[in-house]
Amino acid sequence: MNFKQLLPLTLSIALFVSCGKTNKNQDKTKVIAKRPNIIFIMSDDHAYQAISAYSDKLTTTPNIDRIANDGILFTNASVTNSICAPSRATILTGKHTHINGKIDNLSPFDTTQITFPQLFQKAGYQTAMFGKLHFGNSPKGVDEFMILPGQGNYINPDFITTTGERVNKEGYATDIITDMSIEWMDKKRDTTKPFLLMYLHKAPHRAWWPKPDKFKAYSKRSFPEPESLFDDYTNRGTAAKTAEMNILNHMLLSYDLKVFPETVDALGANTDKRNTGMFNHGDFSRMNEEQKALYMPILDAINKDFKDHWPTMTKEDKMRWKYQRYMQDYLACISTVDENIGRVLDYLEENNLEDNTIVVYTSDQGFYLGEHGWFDKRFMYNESFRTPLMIKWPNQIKPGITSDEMVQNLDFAQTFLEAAGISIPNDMQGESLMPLLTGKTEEWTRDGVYYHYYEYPAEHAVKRHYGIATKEFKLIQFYYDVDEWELYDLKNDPKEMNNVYNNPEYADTVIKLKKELADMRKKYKDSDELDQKFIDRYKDKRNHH
Ligand code: SGN
Ligand code: CA
Repeated sequence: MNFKQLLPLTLSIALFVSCGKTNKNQDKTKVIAKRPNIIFIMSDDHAYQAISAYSDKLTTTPNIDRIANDGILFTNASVTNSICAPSRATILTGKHTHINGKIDNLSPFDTTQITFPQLFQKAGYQTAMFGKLHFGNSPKGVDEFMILPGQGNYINPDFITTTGERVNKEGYATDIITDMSIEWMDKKRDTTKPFLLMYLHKAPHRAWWPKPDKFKAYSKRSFPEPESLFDDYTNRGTAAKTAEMNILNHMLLSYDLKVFPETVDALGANTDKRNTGMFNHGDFSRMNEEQKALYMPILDAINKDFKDHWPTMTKEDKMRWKYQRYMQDYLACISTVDENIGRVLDYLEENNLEDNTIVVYTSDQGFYLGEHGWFDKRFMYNESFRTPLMIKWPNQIKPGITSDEMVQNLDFAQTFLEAAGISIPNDMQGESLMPLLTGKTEEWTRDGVYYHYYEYPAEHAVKRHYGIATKEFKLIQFYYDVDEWELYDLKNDPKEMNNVYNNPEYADTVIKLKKELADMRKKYKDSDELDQKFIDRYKDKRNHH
């Protein structure tokens, strides 16, 4: 942050402090309102490909788009480690995984670290968090929270409260999390203070359970296939070939796609014990009879379609059928997220909160919607490396602008702190996005970002890797049980189908990027020693399971 940017904020804070102290009769709320409220909206596994502000090829999200239309849309936003809890740890600490220690979804977050909500709370903000955190412990710096235990449930979910109790709420998670957020803004807030609200959806995380009305509507729709649905991973390395996230081979008919286990068995298509799990102990088993009755006719229709067609289908047909079922449920879940975000935006408008509230929409990472034949995330390849990001802030961010700068979830904490005029701890590793938000793009100098993924061996079998991405290139090293490098020429091969690491034409690029990657590892304090430490820790943890 430079002096010019700091000045207006410093002035407004000085004004707030002095008015608060000396002029008791003055309308305090007016002055205090200069510190913006922040609503941080994050969904779980929401791919940018499923947001119409980016592309309406698959679906429309009119309410999420309102945020982009009223503010800035980032087209090159990425995460530092494409998996849930590590992404959240990076967001809250403003530090890379190897520094905050949350390398995977297994280990609990180290709560002795400073997170940005703590700094907001200390600075006089009212703070709240509703929805999914996934840390294995409760958040600090939050006045009031209701968080889902672990991954949480879609149907009749449990929540952990500020006092540590576990309570059950009847209904659909996306609606309930929104109700809690609106109720907090409406009834529980101290209106003389600015607020930070973390509004965190569980949807559209696997195993997808839409609301009945959406389930019905979307189960009748069909969606365009991505070009690389039948990718055979030639011209890629071992990691892409051995990953277990192919829709045809690894997506489960019953658990993921809602074919009854007995039907799957009868047709000899059962490939995984979890096929029965969805009905026996998944969200379906949490429904009361009335709720089940709303789902049954739709489930019956899906099952009839499966029975009628599966036995005569080719492998390609099966892939296509599974892809369509996947998209139907995934996009149906998103439609409910979108409607609920509309409710929150309407609430701000109707309650005169719109002008002074920053609204952010993002996801904890991206997701594959059939690209390379995949679902899930974890890879540094485009669809899971990128994450949606849009921010509106009336009178500060021009409506309808876009930025293709290489920004990351690492930058969020510093951005929010600067926007609120709270000083930024020196050891945070990101950069405030304020220059990009306020049109001072010449002050933004970063041209590459660092990525590091750890959770392996694990579900989906995505190998450990780290790398550097610029707008032009991506250089990745896979390690642990392989030692393989990959280079993608993003301008000529945006879909990342050809690893050109061994192509002599790129020899100079490889040398240059390897040097930049080494410099980056040094700058962010990552190292081979740390990699080894995390490997040992991970082995230990798995041995104890
Ligand atoms: C669960 C899912 C995985 C997913 C991880 C991590 N399996 O384990 O498909 O990759 O969560 O997701 S499931 O059988 O439980 O659905 S994350 O978003 O929490 O990182
Ligand atoms: Ca996630």
